[in-house]
Amino acid sequence: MVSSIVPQTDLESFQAHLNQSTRILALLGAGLSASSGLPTFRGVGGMWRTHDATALATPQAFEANPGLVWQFYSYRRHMALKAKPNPAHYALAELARKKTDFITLSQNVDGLSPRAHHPPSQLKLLHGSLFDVKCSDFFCRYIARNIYTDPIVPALAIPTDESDPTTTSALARELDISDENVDLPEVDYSHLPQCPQCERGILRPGVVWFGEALPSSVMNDVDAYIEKNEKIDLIMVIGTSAKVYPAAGYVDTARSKGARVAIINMDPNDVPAAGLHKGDWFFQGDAAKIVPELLK
Ligand code: BV8
Repeated sequence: MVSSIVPQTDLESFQAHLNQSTRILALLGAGLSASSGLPTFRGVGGMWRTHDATALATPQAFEANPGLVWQFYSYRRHMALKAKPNPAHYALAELARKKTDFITLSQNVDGLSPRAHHPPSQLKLLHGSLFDVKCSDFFCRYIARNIYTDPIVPALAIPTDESDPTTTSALARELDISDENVDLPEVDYSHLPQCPQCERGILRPGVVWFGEALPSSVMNDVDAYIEKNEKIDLIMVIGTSAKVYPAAGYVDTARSKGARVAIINMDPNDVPAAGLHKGDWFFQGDAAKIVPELLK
């Protein structure tokens, strides 16, 4: 813990505050799904460690090599479909049913909160979903939600050993070569998912890439909730390195509306950029174990 503030770590004071709280936010990150077997982005074993995020999660990358980007997302769709929501996903959904002024802001695109029956009106997917697709043609507005076909097209089937086809090491293993500059197999443009509406563009994953605006409908909902002239009682910051904006900015925004902050993270050093404040809680450990305890 780098902060001079020693956060509270006792369940009792947190639960006492939770019980008397009405307006509650949660900011969710990849650490929430770690125990469901999905790798995080930046931590140990994190996905971005084997990929440069800008190489695979920007509109430019898709423009340059849609086959590679689709292979990466097809692999993540496949792994997310194999994963199951963990007790923390269910506990958050249960809290939402009890506290209707509790809104969850999820950075996760893995579909596990919806599969845990989180009330949809109280779940804001800030970065979209692996299971939405939309047309990449500028003039076409086609979008389709909850597309769980796996693979989404035959050309994007995952290698039988379920290794991520876009990590050169995985591919080098398969091709039994050590050269890290191995060229990935091209997926023919015509074999990528085509837009059924305009029949010009190819479909792209319905996630928010770096440099793209977050979905305006989602942002309007979140802004409307925050701008109400009422204090926010609590924000839970669960399994996120809080490095990606504007999502990470909601922690300070909630604080400015009077919220106390509870951080649940495996790494004691992963606190939001603005650090810890007096009265914050920090619960170190696996969100899948801690969150159900906290929300009991
Ligand atoms: C935008 C979808 C502008 C794709 C993702 C300031 C303001 C605004 C923007 C910026 C800004 N500064 C910089 C920017 C640009 C950029 C940005 O934030 N860059 C960062 C890297 C500095 N932001 C953007 O580009 C955003 N767009 O600003 O647009 C605009 C406005 C108008 C018009 C046009 C443009 C868009 C950002 C969204 C990018 N998309 N994902 C995909 O998934 O492939 S981000 C990606 O990171 C994921 O969504 C992920 O959820 C998110 C955050 O990561 P985390 O979830 O926190 O995961 P991480 O691995 O980092 O951490 C895991 C944590 O869990 C760790 O702390 C670990 O200790 C902990 N943990 C691990 N295991 C457990 C655990 N905790 C508990 N239990 C465990 N078991």
